[in-house]
Amino acid sequence: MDWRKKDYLAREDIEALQLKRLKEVVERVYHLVPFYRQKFDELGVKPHDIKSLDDLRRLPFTVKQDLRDHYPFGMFAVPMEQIVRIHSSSGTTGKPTVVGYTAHDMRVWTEVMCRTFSMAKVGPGDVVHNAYGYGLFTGGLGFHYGAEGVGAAVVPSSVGFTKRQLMLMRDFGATVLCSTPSYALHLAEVASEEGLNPREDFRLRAGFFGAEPASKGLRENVSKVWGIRYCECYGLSEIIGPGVAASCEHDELHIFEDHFLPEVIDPETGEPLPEGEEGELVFTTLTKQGLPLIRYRTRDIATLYKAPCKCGRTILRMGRVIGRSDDMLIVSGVNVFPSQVEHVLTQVEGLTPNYVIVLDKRGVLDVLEVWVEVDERVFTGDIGALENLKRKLEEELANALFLRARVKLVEPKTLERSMGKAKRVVDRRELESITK
Ligand code: DLL
Repeated sequence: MDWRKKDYLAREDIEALQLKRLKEVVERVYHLVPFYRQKFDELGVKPHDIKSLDDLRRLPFTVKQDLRDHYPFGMFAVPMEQIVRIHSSSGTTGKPTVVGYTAHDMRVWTEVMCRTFSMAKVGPGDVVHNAYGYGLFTGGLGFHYGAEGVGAAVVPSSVGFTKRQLMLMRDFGATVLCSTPSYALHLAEVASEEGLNPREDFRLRAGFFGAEPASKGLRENVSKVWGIRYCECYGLSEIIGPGVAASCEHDELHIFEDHFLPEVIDPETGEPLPEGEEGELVFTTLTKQGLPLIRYRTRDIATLYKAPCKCGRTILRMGRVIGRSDDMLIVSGVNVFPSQVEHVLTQVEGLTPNYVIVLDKRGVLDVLEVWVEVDERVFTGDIGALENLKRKLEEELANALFLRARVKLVEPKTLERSMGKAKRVVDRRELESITK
């Protein structure tokens, strides 16, 4: 089937294809992956019990720890001779999560990345500057194969050496940028320092951004500073890498659900939630052979929407990932997502989106501090103006978070820049309780 048509199938055809593929993958994991056979047996489910898409809820969940427990290749469903690529995602603690692809999986991955690039009609004649990290991280090679797949010229620049990247982008006439949103901002900032105008001195028309959450304000910022269309990409290594969902010309994130069957569940109870309700995203891979996963809990918090999109695509939409259930901060009992803080920052005039959230413990109380860089134009030495800005931001944060946050305004370009995923949170609370 031509991949260009797959985004536009009738709903009943998509669901029929999903059911056929779900039955196949369940059959495969039951017979090929001892972990799943044991899980299925414990729950008393056999592959032939899966008769409709609703039966999905009878199947067990898979979590990141299961992959760690079977490190490195224990959950692969094919012998190693069939694996042609291995990636891994770094864990904050312990061993990384390892993922393996067969030649067939590589074709699926390229296909979904081609569908991603087709959201902005990227093709022959385009020069794709790929500033995602090449290596074990899936960003670099994922975008690389997709760009080649649609016939564009790809510049595999990877991360770092920002000034050189800018030189290559100009000299090679890059029309499309692929990077994390925070790095796209950093590129623009360094371009300005070099006396360049990102909107005029470059030929960029679109960018494919993802791998980390970005608030609406930050997305608008990237789009404005470069004068380009912001295409969002969502994905995770365990499911394939980038290429699980991508945003269309109406800025709606579509899931390539003929390959990845999505659900949203209540993260506390595990119960599936109805369409339109916010919860934890869960995916079942429908076509992957190397590492098929059943009901993989992503920890990402988002919402699914079924209503047809103005772009004509019939595949499901998901709302932006508003955070992860496990990077959600609990500050004095209040749940805070870093994205909420970021949203407030981008709404206040005079600030840049470069910030860090610092958590400390004073006695028994949690203290949340937001360090944020002030815009060059505001940083004039007028103490009164800075005091007012600080007060205004503290007020806005209190309204949005239902929590008092202290603000520390810092000089422009003093916070550390990231080349890959931005590190936005420094939690010193545990450290203090350990050292006390
Ligand atoms: O970050 C894959 C990727 C690369 C996606 C490049 C998009 C672009 P991991 O390193 O396994 O894979 O991290 C996956 O990153 O569970 C989310 O928490 C987060 N994430 C990825 N894309 C987005 C996005 C890649 N568009 C984890 N918005 C996921 C918010 C995102 N969070």
